[in-house]
Amino acid sequence: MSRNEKFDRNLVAPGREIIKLERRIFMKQGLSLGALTMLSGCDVTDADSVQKVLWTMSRWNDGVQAAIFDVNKLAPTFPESAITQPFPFNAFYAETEAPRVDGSKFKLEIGGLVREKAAWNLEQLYALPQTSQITRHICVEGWSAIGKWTGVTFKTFLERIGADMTAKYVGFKCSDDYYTSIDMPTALHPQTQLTFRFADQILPVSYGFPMKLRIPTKLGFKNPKHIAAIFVTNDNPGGYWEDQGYNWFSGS
Ligand SMILES: Nc1nc2c(c(=O)[nH]1)N[C@H]1C(S)=C(S)[C@@H](COP(=O)(O)O)O[C@H]1N2
Ligand SMILES: [Mo]
Repeated sequence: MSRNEKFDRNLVAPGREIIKLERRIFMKQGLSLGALTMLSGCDVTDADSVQKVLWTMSRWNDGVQAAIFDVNKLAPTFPESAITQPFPFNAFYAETEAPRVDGSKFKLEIGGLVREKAAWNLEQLYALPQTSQITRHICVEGWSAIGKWTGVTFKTFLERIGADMTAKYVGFKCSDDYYTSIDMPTALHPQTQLTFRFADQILPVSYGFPMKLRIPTKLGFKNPKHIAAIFVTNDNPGGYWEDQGYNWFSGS
């Protein structure tokens, strides 16, 4: 049987998960599963070894993407007239299940490689200097939308908490059990924003009350909503979708 016949048969049944993972990882690279089989020498019927190779490739790809990330390159911005209405909601659950955080009791936890570990209440956070951006949010599921977000430049916030900016990662824990993490260069990018307002209003429940991280240089799933804790670390904390196969860097 030729390699292709064997490959096609696997497209139908046991390879489905692999195909999904492969799509996620090679979306941008154009490297096919067929080419991967040749490169890795592993049989596509052996799901475990294929998954292992894909994970290794994805992690390697993170390194390449991080190396070509340009800290000075800005994501496009738009006029108010370009704002998408209504703005889509997305999460790993239905909109009615978005967590209802009590703002009067809320405290943002800070941890890891930082000098000031004290928690922040909303009054303290809202007193930080703020700017607005009108940028495009791009979801890996195939939609994009332009919105207006207001908050403190994340770099400014990291300076306030005395974050070790030579550390590799910033991790986020959310009130809905979502979690994600980003590389330090992206955390320090001038458009990366700790966001308190959407469309000039206090961030609505659906869009991440009491705060989200807005990163216009990264895909939607790297923009955590309902942030409850922020920590600085040298151990990659992964993420809700990242740990299921989405490429970790997912940025430009
Ligand atoms: N806490 C939390 N943040 C999250 C998610 C989630 O399920 N929970 N989903 C992510 C995904 S996949 C997308 S596309 C955006 C959607 O944000 P929006 O509802 O403001 O459009 O939130 C991201 N951040
Ligand atoms: Mo998304």
